[in-house]
Amino acid sequence: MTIIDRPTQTTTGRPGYELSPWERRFIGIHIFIAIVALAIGSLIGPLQALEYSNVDLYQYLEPVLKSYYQGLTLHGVLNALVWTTFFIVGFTTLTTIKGLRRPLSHPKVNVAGLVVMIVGLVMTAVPLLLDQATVLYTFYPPLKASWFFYVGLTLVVVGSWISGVGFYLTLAAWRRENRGVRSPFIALAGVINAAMWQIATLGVAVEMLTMLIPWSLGWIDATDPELARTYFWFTGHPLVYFWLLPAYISWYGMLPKQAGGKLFSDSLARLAFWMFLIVSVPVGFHHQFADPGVPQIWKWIHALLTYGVFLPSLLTAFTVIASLEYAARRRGGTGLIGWVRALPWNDPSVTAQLLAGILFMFGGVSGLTNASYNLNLVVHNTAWVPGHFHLTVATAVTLSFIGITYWMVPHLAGKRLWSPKMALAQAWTWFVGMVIFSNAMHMLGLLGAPRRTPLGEAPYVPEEWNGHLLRVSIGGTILLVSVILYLIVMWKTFRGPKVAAADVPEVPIAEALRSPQLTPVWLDRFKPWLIVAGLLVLLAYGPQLVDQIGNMNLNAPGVDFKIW
Ligand code: HAS
Ligand code: CU
Repeated sequence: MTIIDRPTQTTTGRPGYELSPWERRFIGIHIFIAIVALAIGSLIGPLQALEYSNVDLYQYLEPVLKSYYQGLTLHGVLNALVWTTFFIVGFTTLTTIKGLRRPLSHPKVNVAGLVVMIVGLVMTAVPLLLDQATVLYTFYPPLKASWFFYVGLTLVVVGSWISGVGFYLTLAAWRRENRGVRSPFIALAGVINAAMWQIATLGVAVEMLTMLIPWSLGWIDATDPELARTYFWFTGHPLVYFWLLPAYISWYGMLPKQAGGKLFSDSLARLAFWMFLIVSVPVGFHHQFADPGVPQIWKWIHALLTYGVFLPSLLTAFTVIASLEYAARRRGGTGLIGWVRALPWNDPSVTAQLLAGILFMFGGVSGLTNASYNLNLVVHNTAWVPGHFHLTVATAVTLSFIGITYWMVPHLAGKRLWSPKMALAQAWTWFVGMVIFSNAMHMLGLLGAPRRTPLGEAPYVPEEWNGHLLRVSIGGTILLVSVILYLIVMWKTFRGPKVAAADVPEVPIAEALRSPQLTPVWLDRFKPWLIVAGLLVLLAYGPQLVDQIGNMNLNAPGVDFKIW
């Protein structure tokens, strides 16, 4: 294949914009909190993995962790909710500023967002640590937590909304200054994700305000678990794309530059993000295929739309791999597949993201299995599901975010990455550990092993599960090594000496192969996509919500998980 280098234009045509010391610190606070959450959350993970082989480390942690379920709740909330949300808001601040090459238009709004998120985090953490919120990260009623937990989580979401408004206002200001110019991809994509998140979180907001908070404060006696689940999954499914899209921003808009190439198609990249805006929300019932209170027709509609939300990821696989192939061939790579070897595998940031992408292909396969109504009935509530989400949120997303921090933390701190070799070892151990762990979890699920269960203590474990249970523990232990390597690299980088500006990694922003000015204007407009998104949500959820709210039955009093 010959590579034709067409003339390109940088996204704005303006000279680079250097982050001010305040901006570096402000973004850095988000990333610091995210990494602390990941550290605590991930160190708890192996406790669960080892429990599967009857190695009960919980007994030694009794004063801190009262039960397997308190550990599992902390693991899920810290990793899936806190690490992700704080990282995403910090990263989007950076992509907004660097993408638009201008400061935030209303920095006070963004500061208010961060403050509200931190207040919410503290309110969430206190009952979690006191074993007063052992309700897992999905907090399904009738499991009941302290009102502090619900109010705290609500504030974390509200804080992220406020930051989203800050990003939107900044993009609007840029557009006024640059009429007729296509919005730079990484900035636009971040704002699309923030908008999707604002629509998506309406479900959990209603759940919190009308049900869980009044219930935990004693204003109402009981809840309606079915309606609560519907509200929850209205938000819960798009939540996974809220996590994924920042990784996609990096794969589309940054990784090609790091690999020495260009973004293959600016138009396809934008199209994928707009598709996520319209089909991320109206698919939540694919988490409720087994729920008795939702009529089959609505499950079928959501299953169909789930196949729709599969498409932008297929599009992403195509475009990102094409961008990588372009980069590899420029570096002298040849052959149908052989070009892969020419990618910069010695760069830990690139390697982490490539390995994340490779495992995501398998995560996509298990996702499609979940989405198939009849196959779902086989795997639902089994170990298969955590097998699936450790390939998606715990690898595609988390390993990509880790890869991003390998240039971002040195950039923000004005340092050099400490021991790129150790960082490389971290990426590979994550990959190997996760292959072993998630494959074993998928197998266990197919054999009928339930999820959310300390299987080491279960009296019904058949012989044939044992090998897989052991592999879960081995995979979990390798992941523990990987997390420790990551924390060492981050700590040493953070504590390392300041280096000359030329030695500090740059923010990698890929040019597109074709000028973004050639991208059709309808791929740069919010209004039509927002209208379609709103209509689809109304159609896919409206009638069922009216029905379920009309038949609301507040008859489930609270259950305390602590008794386990
Ligand atoms: Fe999922 C359950 C369906 C994607 C997370 N999912 C979960 C849960 C979580 C989760 C946390 O339909 C459990 C919730 C709970 O606690 O109960 N999921 C899907 C489908 C997709 C999907 C259809 N999930 C994700 C992502 C997640 C995530 C992304 C987190 C970030 N999921 C389900 C369903 C359930 C479910 C049901 C309910 C199960 C049940 O019964 O409870 C799709 O979006 C997947 C599309 C993905 C692809 C792959 C494209 C590949 C790419 C890689 C390119 C390669 C590169 C590397 C860049 C089509 C883009 C190249 C490298 C070189 C070297 C060249
Ligand atoms: Cu889902």
